[in-house]
Amino acid sequence: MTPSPPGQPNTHNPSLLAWVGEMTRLCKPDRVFWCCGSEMEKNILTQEAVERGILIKLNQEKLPGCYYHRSNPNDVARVEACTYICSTSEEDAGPTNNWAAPAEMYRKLYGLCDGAMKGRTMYVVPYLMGPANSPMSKVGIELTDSIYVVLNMRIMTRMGNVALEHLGDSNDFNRGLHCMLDVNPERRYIAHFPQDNTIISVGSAYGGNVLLGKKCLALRIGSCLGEKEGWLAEHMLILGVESPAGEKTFVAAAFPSSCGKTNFAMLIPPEHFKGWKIWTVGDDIAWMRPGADGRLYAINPEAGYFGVVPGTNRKSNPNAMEAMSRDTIYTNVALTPDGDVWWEGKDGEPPKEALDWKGNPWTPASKEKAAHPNSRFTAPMRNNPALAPEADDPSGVPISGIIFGGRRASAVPLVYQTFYWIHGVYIGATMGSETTAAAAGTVGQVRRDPMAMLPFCGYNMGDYFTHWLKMRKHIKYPPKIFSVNWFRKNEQGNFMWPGFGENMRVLKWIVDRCHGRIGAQETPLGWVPRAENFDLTGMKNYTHDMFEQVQSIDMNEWKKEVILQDELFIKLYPYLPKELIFQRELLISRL
Ligand code: SAT
Ligand code: MN
Repeated sequence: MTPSPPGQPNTHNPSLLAWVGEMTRLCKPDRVFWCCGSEMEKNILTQEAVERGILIKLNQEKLPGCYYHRSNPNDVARVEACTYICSTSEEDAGPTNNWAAPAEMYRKLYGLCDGAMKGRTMYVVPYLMGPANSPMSKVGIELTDSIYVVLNMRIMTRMGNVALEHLGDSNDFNRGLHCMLDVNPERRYIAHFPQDNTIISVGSAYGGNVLLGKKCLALRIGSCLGEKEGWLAEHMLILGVESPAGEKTFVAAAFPSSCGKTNFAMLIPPEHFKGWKIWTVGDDIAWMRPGADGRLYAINPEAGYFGVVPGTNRKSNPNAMEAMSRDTIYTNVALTPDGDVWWEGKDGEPPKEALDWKGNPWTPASKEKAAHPNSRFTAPMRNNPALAPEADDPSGVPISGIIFGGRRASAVPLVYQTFYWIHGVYIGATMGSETTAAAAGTVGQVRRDPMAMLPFCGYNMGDYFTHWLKMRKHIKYPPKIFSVNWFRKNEQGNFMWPGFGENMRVLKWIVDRCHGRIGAQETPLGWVPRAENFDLTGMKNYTHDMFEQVQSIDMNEWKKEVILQDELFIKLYPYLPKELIFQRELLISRL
């Protein structure tokens, strides 16, 4: 394509031009700016964001290309209560989603958007979810009045002309409209219209509410498309395990938000694992489709990381530290007088003084946290030293194992393998996890979060389970399915497994099981490692006894767990596939 002047459309796509025209007449911006994704455009927009006080330029010697943003304190996380699936019928959204009639929601939101961009610029952000030239990739167009959103989308997706080229003259693109309005929680709606491949988000300017490619398109709308087209859109990281012999095994793993997906995806093996290497394909989302060779193939639709900052340091995640050392936008961390950033759990001493995430003076004696617990970094995946070369492969990577993990203080052992696909789907479907700061609301309560998709499944959760079960017919060599829990605690309240890099040991066992290289022990829950097959070498002060403890299965705890699982099953009862009810019966009999 020949370059157009900054801000001009670089397309003749009739449906795209017509829709942008329609939305322009609705929102009445002073100016429409089409993004092409160039470096020059980035510089112009960044400069403007700094002049308008939306971004603060950080110390460029310490953090080249890095900027700082504070969101409105009422707008710091996804809000599930304001998130709607506006499918034609309420049953299609199912009992786990908020539903509103599409016509009614369109009326309400178009009403709010009418003239909402007066005095502002509407940015047209074309973006591609997935590698260029991949049959699995999808195009979205986000119209937004937030320059912060544009700059984040530029990192998180393949943004600009690359998307327009992929689209050509097709009408097959996601229509996303985002109006900040006055960032008022009373008028905050994140509405999805699966039958129209459309998203409208108003009243927020933060993260998953407004970076429409991420949770809205890649998961909620994506899951609907996946059901229709025969693939899976999942809240999963994708990583590759390379052995010293050069064998590469790819696994996908579902964990709820803020449970360490980014850390796991960027893991650095402990010293004992010489020659082993973990490659990151993605840290949050996987789109998976059966390939011609009978295996399941995955792409990461994203191009960057929107990762949790607090707790990240050179020990917990050196690759993330490296990734966010340049060309990164920091949101809601603390700002030091020398233009550096700080957060709880960063390496080194806390600064003597700083401005906290709200912009208030902060010292180590302050009672308030310096960084918001859901503060984030937005960094391009290119910055990750462990980025898998396959991350740009249009065919994706073959998945040998799928892992389901929650944040559970009790009952769930460190690792076990399910007996077969249907059992694996049951384990995914009944996953529980303690709530985190990634979503507004109470933190630390166990809730059922099937496949970590509770806030992200765009259709009826019962139908979603059925879709998972049906997928088995189309995958000749299905991935093995595992359960993990890094967060089990003992009676003293201490974690029973060190986690982080040591999770490599669990991964190694999983890889060996995927390749059918080692045996395992049968238990009522599934297959667990035999002591001789689980490598604890080089772990200081960690005994086989402690491993037995973290793997232990307490029948009384599990009887309670099975009853807790009913909370979700009863809610979904009319839609629940019978296979899952039988799995529950089998589990109870084994216990
Ligand atoms: O705010 S986001 O939805 O992008 C982060 C998350 O919840 O995983
Ligand atoms: Mn996520």
